[in-house]
Amino acid sequence: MQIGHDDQGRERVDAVRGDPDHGYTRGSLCPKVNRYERTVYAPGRVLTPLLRAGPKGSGQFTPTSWDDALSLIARRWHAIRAAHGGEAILPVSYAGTMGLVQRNALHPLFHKLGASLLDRAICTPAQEAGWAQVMGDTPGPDPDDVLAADLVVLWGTNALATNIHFLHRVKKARERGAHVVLIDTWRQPTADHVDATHLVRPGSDAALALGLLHVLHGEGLVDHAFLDAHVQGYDVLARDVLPAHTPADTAARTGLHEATVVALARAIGRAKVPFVRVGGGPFRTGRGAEALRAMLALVTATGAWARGGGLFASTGTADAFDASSLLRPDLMPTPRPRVINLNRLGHALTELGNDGDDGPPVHAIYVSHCNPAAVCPDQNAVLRGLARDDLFTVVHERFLTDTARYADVVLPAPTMLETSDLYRSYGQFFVQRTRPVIAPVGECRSNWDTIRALAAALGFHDDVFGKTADEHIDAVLDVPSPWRAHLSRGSVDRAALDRGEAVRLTPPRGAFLTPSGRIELSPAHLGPPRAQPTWADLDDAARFPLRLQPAPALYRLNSSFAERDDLNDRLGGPALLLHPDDAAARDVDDGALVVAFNLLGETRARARLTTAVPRGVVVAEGVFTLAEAQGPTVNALLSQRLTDHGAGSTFSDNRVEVARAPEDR
Ligand SMILES: Nc1nc2c(c(=O)[nH]1)N[C@H]1C(S)=C(S)[C@@H](COP(=O)(O)OP(=O)(O)OC[C@H]3O[C@@H](n4cnc5c(=O)[nH]c(N)nc54)[C@H](O)[C@@H]3O)O[C@H]1N2
Ligand SMILES: Nc1nc2c(c(=O)[nH]1)N[C@H]1C(S)=C(S)[C@@H](COP(=O)(O)OP(=O)(O)OC[C@H]3O[C@@H](n4cnc5c(=O)[nH]c(N)nc54)[C@H](O)[C@@H]3O)O[C@H]1N2
Ligand SMILES: [Mo]
Repeated sequence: MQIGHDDQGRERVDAVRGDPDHGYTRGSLCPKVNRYERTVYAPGRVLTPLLRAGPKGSGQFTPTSWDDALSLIARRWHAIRAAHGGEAILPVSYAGTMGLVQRNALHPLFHKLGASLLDRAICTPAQEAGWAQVMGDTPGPDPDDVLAADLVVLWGTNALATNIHFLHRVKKARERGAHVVLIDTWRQPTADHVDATHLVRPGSDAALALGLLHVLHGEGLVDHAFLDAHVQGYDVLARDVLPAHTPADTAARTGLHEATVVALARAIGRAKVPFVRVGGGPFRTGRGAEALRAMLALVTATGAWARGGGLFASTGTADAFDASSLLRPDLMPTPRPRVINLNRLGHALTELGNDGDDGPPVHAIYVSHCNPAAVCPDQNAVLRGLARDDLFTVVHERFLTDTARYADVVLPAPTMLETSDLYRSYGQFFVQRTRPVIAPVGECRSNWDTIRALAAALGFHDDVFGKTADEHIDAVLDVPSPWRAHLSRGSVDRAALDRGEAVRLTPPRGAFLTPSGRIELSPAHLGPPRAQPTWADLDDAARFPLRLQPAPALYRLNSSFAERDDLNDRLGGPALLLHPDDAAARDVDDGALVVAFNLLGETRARARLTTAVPRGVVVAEGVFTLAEAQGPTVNALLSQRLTDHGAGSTFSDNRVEVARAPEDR
């Protein structure tokens, strides 16, 4: 960090740099955090509390004081609670900040209010569910293990955009002779950094995994010694499921050639140390958990786990710290309030409670570090809900996002350089404690300080609200969490953490933390993994022939960083990537304005014709604002349907049709 001073002598961030001594990043930053000072001082930052001064969505506000904003919110929440009960209030928060304290800051206050609970299932819960079904509490392998692999499979991950530090390691492994294969639904940018790319039909990953395993099994490439010692249920899988997954069947389901299926299976079966890195795409489908179970079956059958390989989905460090002193589940009323799924926010804000069955309608939401108007599926339903005059909406934000524009009250939020926190990761094993490097910009307050102020305004005096963020971090670190004792061979090096160093947690190897102590491929309650149709496989393919693939963009983090002109220039506006044949069939030229639509809505974007996208697929990279899209975005075409397990989002499982926009004719 390079700190200077502004003209009033206050400390100011001049530049942000990576830490060359950081054990995982080695000092390299992604393009977004490079120049992070431009986010801190972006012209659009919200610097004071704001009150709505126009219709919802118009973005018209007048500044107000913190005291007035807090007492207005307290008054409204007390009234809503008295009239409809606590469940009429809903906290909405997710990924804007990922630290232990600031991310979880809302829990004690909304438990105390008796508010509806939010199931934050928008990211990768099906993947987590699939992992837990097979591997139990076993943490993921170390991403550094890829360095020793002789075969690396990147399966549904655009590591160049979303996982740059892991890609550095893949490149190193490749320099040492590893063969690197990418399996995806389109030739995304990471394809330029691998030896072979295989394009599969969206949602066909379980079929591919089982088809590959069929070949391994038939050709004697399965590690029976490992299966006998460490695996439950392989025999059932081999007997009941594998026979149907012939190369011909696999080719028909995935779109790959039979010869490719066989060759890929042999490469996996003959590798000494195969390492599979999965991204989120394959699991944001109606059968997401089942897809991961099938992939785990494939990798497990090779015996890779015993040789330093395996399958990496996530480090699984969610339980590394016991944060109950902050989360305070004991403050929740009994019986527990109802649970609302973040993927079904559109439903929750427009239909829930209208028939009186599921509790009251939602009358108030408190949105923090989340931008549901932009990121949730079924955007039109979410926007209809946010536009309700009888919904009292508070948004704690750094910018006037699409969600904030619908707020009755906006509270100013900080950047990560203005807050204390304790960060863990789901991609590697380092943890880090941070303290503010500058004073909050304007009148911004951290999530936790805002919650404390709200608690005071509401008249809540529980001890949890008396502590500062740093005191909470100290308290969490003082608890000897079983996970940490087990995994880091002792506890975290507190002194190093307090100095701001990245400290590594060391995961165990060799033990499978399932009920049976074995990898469970066919537990009694689930049976063996199967390849079943996903949601979009069952939709009307004649009317909506194209499979929509929304994908993260290199120059944006979900909806974050839209404030950065330097990134926006490189990102370009909303675009739909189409195969030239699909475009020609629709009379669409490169650069034409097109409309993509299905039963849920429509969005406008520029067509980009590219053979990187196979026929029958349309790719939409990035999360854009309503202004950028000049109307609903691609999220208007994503359904609120959930995954098989984990109640996750099904972003990769939707159909659309594309046509030239009428105004382009
Ligand atoms: N630059 C940048 N980095 C990010 C993010 C961002 O928005 N921008 N988002 C962050 C977040 S919150 C997350 S969860 C992660 C996201 O990380 P991931 O969810 O892993 O996203 P991607 O790396 O794009 O990988 C998804 C890939 O899956 C492919 N895919 C989609 N459906 C299927 C399918 O059915 N089968 C197969 N085989 N592939 C499929 C897509 O084409 C895409 O290439 O990244 C994080 N990092
Ligand atoms: N089309 C499409 N939709 C997607 C995705 C996609 O790839 N494509 N990805 C999906 C995935 S995997 C995820 S995880 C979700 C993520 O969706 P979100 O959880 O909404 O994450 P962001 O879009 O990054 O928005 C976070 C907001 O938090 C604000 N913020 C940052 N720091 C703080 C803070 O300290 N305090 C407060 N109060 N606010 C803060 C930022 O300004 C930003 O507006 O999006 C999902 N939606
Ligand atoms: Mo995510």
